[in-house]
Amino acid sequence: MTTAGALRSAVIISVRQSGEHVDPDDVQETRQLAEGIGLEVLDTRAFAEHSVQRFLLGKGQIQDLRELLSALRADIVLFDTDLTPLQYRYLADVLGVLVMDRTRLILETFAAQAQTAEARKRVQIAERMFELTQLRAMNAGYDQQAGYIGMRGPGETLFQERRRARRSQIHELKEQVARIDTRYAVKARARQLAAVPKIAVVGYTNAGKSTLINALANAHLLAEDRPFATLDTAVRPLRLGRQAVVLIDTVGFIRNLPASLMDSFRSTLEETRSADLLLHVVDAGVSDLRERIAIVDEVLASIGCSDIPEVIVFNKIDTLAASRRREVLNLETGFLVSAVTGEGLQQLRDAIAGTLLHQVRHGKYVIPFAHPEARAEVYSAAVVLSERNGPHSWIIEAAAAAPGAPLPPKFLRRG
Ligand SMILES: Nc1nc2c(ncn2[C@@H]2O[C@H](COP(=O)(O)OP(=O)(O)OP(=O)(O)O)[C@@H](O)[C@H]2O)c(=O)[nH]1
Ligand SMILES: [Mg+2]
Repeated sequence: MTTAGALRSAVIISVRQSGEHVDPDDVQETRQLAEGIGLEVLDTRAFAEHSVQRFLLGKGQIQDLRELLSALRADIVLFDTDLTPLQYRYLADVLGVLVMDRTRLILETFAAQAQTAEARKRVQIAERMFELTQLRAMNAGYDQQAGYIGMRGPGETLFQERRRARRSQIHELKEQVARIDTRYAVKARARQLAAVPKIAVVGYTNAGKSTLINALANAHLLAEDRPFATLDTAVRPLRLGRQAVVLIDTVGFIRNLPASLMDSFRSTLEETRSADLLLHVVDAGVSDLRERIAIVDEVLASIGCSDIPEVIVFNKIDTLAASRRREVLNLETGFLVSAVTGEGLQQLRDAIAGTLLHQVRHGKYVIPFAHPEARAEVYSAAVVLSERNGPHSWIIEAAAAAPGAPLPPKFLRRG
């Protein structure tokens, strides 16, 4: 898609039913998304939708908007809502600039942020799926003959032809993604993941998930002040005392995540399902944090994660005044941390270790050198935390492979 191309400046338009007020958080979010794909936001305006308009805006409003766009020399008009295909085509026609709506903006964001072949293909799948829904909706309004009757059989329409093309592209892209999945790290990663407790770091986009993992695990994941910096899940090991765990970085959520993106990233999101614990990271600095927590919980439920224990982590508390810190804790029980200054991280580490140590068995092995097969068994069935050589034996500290799993009994001294 990447329609924005060389176009650089935009005006954001919020359309609200009369009586409904414009939520500044929504406008701020749209602005952040726009800036994230390199647009300069020249102005934001609100228009009231007096009655339900077929074309979203009335004639007078269109006239006002045209004047505004030309006075500001804007390249793009960005609606912070979704447009029907009819509204989209009409507005593009009468306004004479590039029109974008929320779904297109989020798709552009994903396209701009995709760093790996897999993420790029998933975004392409989402784009084709979005086009398919648009074609379906348009087909309900038009019935245009392709003019190939005879060659393709009677009743073939242009829309059907385009839809078929989209479907086969989606099919082809999905096969390519599946090939990437099997060819690359996934199998190795699955083995690694099976061995230790998994903590998925989830939350609204830009909450600071990747930064928190970097701070906790001394890692170097990409963290940026823009939505959807992370589009691939990543796994980083973390040692908590005697306990080895892995942290999984995940794709962030956003209100009204377009269905096509939700679909094409579903298997990525579903990696969260295998987690033993969820760290739900919340940007404590935003005013609508309660709504954002609810949005994240909704998505987690939709991908089958509601039963996993969840710890709320209020991040970015370095940006809060002391009074607001107390307010935040009144909203929801959780940890107050700053991934940037490190404040609160030790308490969080201790709590994670405490939660997981209750679940995973630990043991010490003293295995005589004459029994390498027993040592091999410990290595394959458990997580080795440390090993040293005694005069006659290997002395191994190990943790069970997963919460509730047993340790191999041979040469186990304490478990
Ligand atoms: N002041 C402050 N900024 C933070 C903190 N944690 C993260 N940030 C900033 O917030 C921005 C987003 O951080 P990321 O770690 O990329 O957020 P994310 O949740 O991984 O975002 P996505 O992957 O895009 O969904 C970055 O500019 C970080 O530097 C914090 O504790 N305090
Ligand atoms: Mg991230």
